[in-house]
Amino acid sequence: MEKSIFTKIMDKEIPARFEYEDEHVIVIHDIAPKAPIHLLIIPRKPIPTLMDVQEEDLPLIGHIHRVAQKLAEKLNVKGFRLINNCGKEGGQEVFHIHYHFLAGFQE
Ligand code: D5M
Repeated sequence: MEKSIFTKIMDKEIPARFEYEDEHVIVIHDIAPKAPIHLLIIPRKPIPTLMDVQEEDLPLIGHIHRVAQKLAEKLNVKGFRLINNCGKEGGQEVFHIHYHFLAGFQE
């Protein structure tokens, strides 16, 4: 299977602005931000879409939510949107599962 652009970023073959990383996920700044803060939480495991998530992946999906909490604390934001685009018809462009973390909207 060909490496996704996000795997290439993890492998440091393509540059990106990292905000956080651990053994399960990386968090980078989106190249085309749709909000003052627009991050992508990306599991290292290259699951193509949310529809491919298996029972065994549920701890990883939970971890993504914990990372979202950490980001909110780190960046001192009181609220955020966590969005997954699933499938071509759901607006997904990169077929390596990821969650958009959007914050910094006006109150
Ligand atoms: O969103 C895919 C997102 O990935 C989209 O908002 C642009 C972003 N993107 C694509 N390439 C890069 C690189 N190289 N760095 C940072 N961000 C990137 P989707 O949910 O699949 O529509």
